[in-house]
Amino acid sequence: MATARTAYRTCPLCEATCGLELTVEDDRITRVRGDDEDVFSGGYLCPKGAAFGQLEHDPDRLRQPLVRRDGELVPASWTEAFAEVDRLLTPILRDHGPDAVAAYMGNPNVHNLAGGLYAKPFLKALRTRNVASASTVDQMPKHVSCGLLYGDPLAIPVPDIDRTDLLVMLGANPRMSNGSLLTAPDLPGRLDALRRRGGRLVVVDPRRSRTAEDADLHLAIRPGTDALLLLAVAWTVLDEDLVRLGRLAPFVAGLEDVAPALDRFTPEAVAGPTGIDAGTIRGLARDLATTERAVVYGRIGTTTVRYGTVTSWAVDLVNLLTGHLDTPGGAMFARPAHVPDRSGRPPFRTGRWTSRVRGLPEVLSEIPVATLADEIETPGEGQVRALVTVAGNPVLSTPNGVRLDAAIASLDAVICIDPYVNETTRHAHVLLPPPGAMHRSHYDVAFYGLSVRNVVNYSPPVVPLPDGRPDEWEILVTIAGIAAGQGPDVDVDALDAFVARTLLDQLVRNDGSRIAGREPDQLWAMLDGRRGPERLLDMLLRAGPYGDGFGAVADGLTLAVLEGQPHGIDLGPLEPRLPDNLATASGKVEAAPASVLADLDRVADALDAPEDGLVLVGRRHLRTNNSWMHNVPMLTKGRDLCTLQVHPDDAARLGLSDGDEARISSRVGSVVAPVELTHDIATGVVSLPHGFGHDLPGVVQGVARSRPGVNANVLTDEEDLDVLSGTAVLNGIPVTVETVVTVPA
Ligand SMILES: Nc1nc2c(c(=O)[nH]1)N[C@H]1C(S)=C(S)[C@@H](COP(=O)(O)OP(=O)(O)OC[C@H]3O[C@@H](n4cnc5c(=O)[nH]c(N)nc54)[C@H](O)[C@@H]3O)O[C@H]1N2
Ligand SMILES: Nc1nc2c(c(=O)[nH]1)N[C@H]1C(S)=C(S)[C@@H](COP(=O)(O)OP(=O)(O)OC[C@H]3O[C@@H](n4cnc5c(=O)[nH]c(N)nc54)[C@H](O)[C@@H]3O)O[C@H]1N2
Ligand code: SF4
Ligand SMILES: [Mo]
Repeated sequence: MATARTAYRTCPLCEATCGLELTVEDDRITRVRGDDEDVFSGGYLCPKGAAFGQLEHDPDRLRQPLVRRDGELVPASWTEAFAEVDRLLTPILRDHGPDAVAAYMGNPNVHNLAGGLYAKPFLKALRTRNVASASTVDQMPKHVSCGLLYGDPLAIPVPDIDRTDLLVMLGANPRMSNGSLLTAPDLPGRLDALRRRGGRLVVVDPRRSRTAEDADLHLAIRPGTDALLLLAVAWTVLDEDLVRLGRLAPFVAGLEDVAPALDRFTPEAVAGPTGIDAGTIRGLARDLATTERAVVYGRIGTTTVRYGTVTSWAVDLVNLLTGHLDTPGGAMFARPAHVPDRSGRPPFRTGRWTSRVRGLPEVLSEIPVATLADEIETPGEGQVRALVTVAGNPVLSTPNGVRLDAAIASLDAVICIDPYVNETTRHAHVLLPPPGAMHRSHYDVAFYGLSVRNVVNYSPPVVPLPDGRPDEWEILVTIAGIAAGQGPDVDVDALDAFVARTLLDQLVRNDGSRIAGREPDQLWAMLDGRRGPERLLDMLLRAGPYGDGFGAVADGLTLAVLEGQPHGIDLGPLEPRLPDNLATASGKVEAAPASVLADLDRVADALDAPEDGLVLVGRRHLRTNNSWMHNVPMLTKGRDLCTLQVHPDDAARLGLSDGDEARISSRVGSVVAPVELTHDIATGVVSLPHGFGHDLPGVVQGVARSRPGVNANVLTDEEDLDVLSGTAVLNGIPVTVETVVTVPA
């Protein structure tokens, strides 16, 4: 009989970083519970976390590489698979140069250590300018606005939810998503606690979302107009002399340019287009300005929209003007244990190069994923001929999925690192499956920087990696070696040592690190024989703000210290960090970045945009995770999630009834989905979730295929971007909706 043991691991399935308590029998996870002793999550668990075991043991999950032979994907050994990668990529690189190989980095890269620590060296080895990621269908506007405001695109303030008395939330639904750019396990509980202590929650959302249902005030805004609302709030704060910079006053530049730039955006001017009356906007501004602890927070509905960067900037601007930036109960910066206090990089800028076909500016060394199809389809020097995807499914996740699907099918080589044959990886010539999360160690490189408390937690693998299977970081390093011309037999350890030594050299050069100016050879000799992500993480922790400085600081953090604390270490509540973490050239918060102010002319177009016509927005459900967890039986039970939500008044006008099939059409495509009538959605708006559409030929996900749904990104338009950040407009898509007339049999 199998003996059961208990293992602890941070859940990698969303940004909340909950601790899991896993029961393991032999190599199987037989029970999942919330870890009551986790310092951050205290036992909280959502349905996805509960499905961790089913996801790991999913029979459709690949455990062996697949290689295309005579048009079919067939199982292959790892040696054969890497030889095939070399055979396909090396001639393309030789004959057409590095830009001929594009890379797409999907969302789970930020949820595992391989992506967190090896994506950068991997992309560096590929040397291509054609890198795109899920960021340009997600949070890139926030990176750009924070890069411009604070000099560091990773310095993103988060709402101090546990200490605020007024939370104004735009375009987020954490009761379903469990939070984003806001790492806090049990957000439902934290929102309840806010209201129990007398605090107020205001939700701005065209839908009465699950989060809006429990708000003190729900403002059903017209999609895509949050910039207008926030600019009018800022205008009011200035107009009514409510500005209160407090401690930050000496560290803020450009404020004098703000008021003149906002003069068009009065509450009266924005009331029509936003659908929110001027009095309410003024009241919101006064409440924010006069509440001691208050904060504005914006998410998907403020970033994946036409004016995403302006909106993201305006969120921080309102917090700054009302005295709520970098102060308890306001918007605060986390202090991640693995990141030196200063970025050590030159001040942020974009547009260091532009994309070949549409001339779109580079942002964070990426091109917009919305232009990937252009780069594949358009002949000429620099045309993309091969694609490497890592943890992504752009056919379902990015605009005009039909066009991108066809473009990917036309490529000479498609190399995918993914555990599933999904809608994108079905085009692979080589498909390399990473091991499941239970076989891998974990540390949230991305999320401790977005966390509402300073926390660290390291999880070792729950079950050892089966013999002969490479970990995901080893797959990345091998492909990097192939791209660097080493052939298929890459010396992974030698390349890994190079990566580690490069990082160490950077850390000693960074005057914000705890090992600034030290002798790297000496520190290198002090490392204790680890390899892979563990070595990198150990160095980062030791050089970080709580680190042992390689022996210089008694009781400082090392990886070994974390290994002794399976429930994590709480490093305390957030503390003010400005101006020390600023990386702008001026050393100040740049309140009025020129490129953002210049974009206000474009935003002003929305002041007199016609309000007629239906627009489409997205939504998430607690039991989904973008495109890739629809194959887990326990998450797929219950009612159909992929429905078109329509307000009954619109339905009456369109002749639609509940359960009807409706055709939804946009400039670029059309889909048919069942109608769900609900008063929860504003009139003039319809909502369809993304991540569905699993019935494409070749997809190997039996459960998902049985309830495929439709791909919302057949409707989203690759031409429609927030240009400053390259982010696609996924909310506020003009659509028409009509009944599908079925001919009786
Ligand atoms: N219309 C519309 N479109 C959207 C959105 C929206 O709101 N509306 N949201 C956007 C957002 S916010 C995001 S983040 C994107 C997501 O877009 P993508 O990142 O392209 O897609 P995911 O569905 O997250 O796909 C993740 C893939 O990673 C694989 N995977 C899971 N774990 C691992 C792992 O550890 N290693 C590797 N190598 N692979 C793994 C899964 O099998 C899956 O195939 O979608 C965007 N698309
Ligand atoms: N269960 C579950 N959790 C997830 C995910 C998932 O797929 N499923 N995905 C994860 C990922 S990758 C991310 S990025 C996060 C996203 O986390 P959230 O940002 O919380 O995402 P959503 O739940 O999509 O909430 C977005 C809300 O914005 C509203 N909205 C749409 N357009 C507008 C607009 O123009 N203005 C305003 N004010 N609101 C608008 C929508 O109606 C919706 O309620 O969730 C993460 N967590
Ligand atoms: S909330 Fe997120 S981290 Fe927590 S259990 Fe659910 S999926 Fe995992
Ligand atoms: Mo996302």
